[in-house]
Amino acid sequence: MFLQLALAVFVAAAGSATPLASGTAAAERPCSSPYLIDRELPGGARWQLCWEMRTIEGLTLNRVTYVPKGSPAVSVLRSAALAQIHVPYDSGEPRYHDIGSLGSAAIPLTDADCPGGERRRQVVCVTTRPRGHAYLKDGFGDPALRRSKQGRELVVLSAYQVGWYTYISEFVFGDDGSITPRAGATGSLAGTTTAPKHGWPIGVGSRHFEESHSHNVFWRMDFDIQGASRDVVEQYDFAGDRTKKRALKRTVLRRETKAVNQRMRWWRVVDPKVRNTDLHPVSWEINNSDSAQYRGPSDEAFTRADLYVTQYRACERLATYNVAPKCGKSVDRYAGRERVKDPVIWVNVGYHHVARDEDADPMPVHWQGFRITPRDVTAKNPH
Ligand SMILES: [Cu+2]
Repeated sequence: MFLQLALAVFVAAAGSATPLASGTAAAERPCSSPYLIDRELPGGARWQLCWEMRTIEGLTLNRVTYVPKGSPAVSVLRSAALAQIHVPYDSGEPRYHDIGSLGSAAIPLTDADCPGGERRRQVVCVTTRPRGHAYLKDGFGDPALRRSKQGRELVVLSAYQVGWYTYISEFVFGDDGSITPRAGATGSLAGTTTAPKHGWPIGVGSRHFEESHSHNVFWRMDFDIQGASRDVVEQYDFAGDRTKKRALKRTVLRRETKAVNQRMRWWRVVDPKVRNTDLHPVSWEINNSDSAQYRGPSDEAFTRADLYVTQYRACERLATYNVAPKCGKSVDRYAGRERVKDPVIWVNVGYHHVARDEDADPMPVHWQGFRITPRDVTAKNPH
């Protein structure tokens, strides 16, 4: 059966509870065509955001707002962008930092690159696609209770030529309120030759060993759940390894933090004053469980954590080789011990690329990314 949908997410600031205006926030958008994306997916979930192609970071999404079916709009992200692609090779050299002027490397897209979608300013594709089952539920003999639904997702993507590689940067917005940033590496192998212990034989026989390497992709996510104030980052662990019980352990990250992945560990950004109709605080969960967790030498300390929490600072834009004057150079330096009032989350996802014959040529896309999932944004499944 369908659920009651008259949810009223409200802000209770300074003791007062202010209901949010329902429906569209488009009038408040700080952008307009062709930079405005406002898409309602089949089933009723709606995403609203602005994009820009920044010279340094490339595709940058601003003011991301989620409007669940039948519910008021909730702003999620002030901005989201790639923050670095660090590519160290297994022999020790070379060690590339592929982001510095990503916007100027943007590739004009064709219709074939953007199936069923719209190309904006030639370099950004906005489209939707199926995402498989949203749910499937047996009716236990009652056809009226039998439920099945296919999900859809909104995709905003751009592509960049960096040396021999082509990078695809995708931000995927699900009709379930999820956000999946991911980067795909394709194009051609660099053709870097190495000793057998650092590579894999590519081409006829065993003459050319293509050098293995990592792609350590960093994203910068400035969360603003209904504005910049009050957002808090929490880390969740579940104690009880090798026993029958599991006990939830919550750690509030009140200060800047260099966090590492652990089995079952996840984080969330929560605004304790913004509640769903069950009175649970609205939050988004961050899960970074697919990383190869590359750890480099001491002069690459930025590789030694999987998620950084920092206090917002406008000049901190890239995870390494940050060029702003009077600003830190890399994300490990941003994460000191400052108190966090407006959190920025930096997610580091590693992929170890050991080339194979199938990589020649064109190289099939290898994807890497992480997941952001709504946690208590709506009181029930809105669909
Ligand atoms: Cu690669």
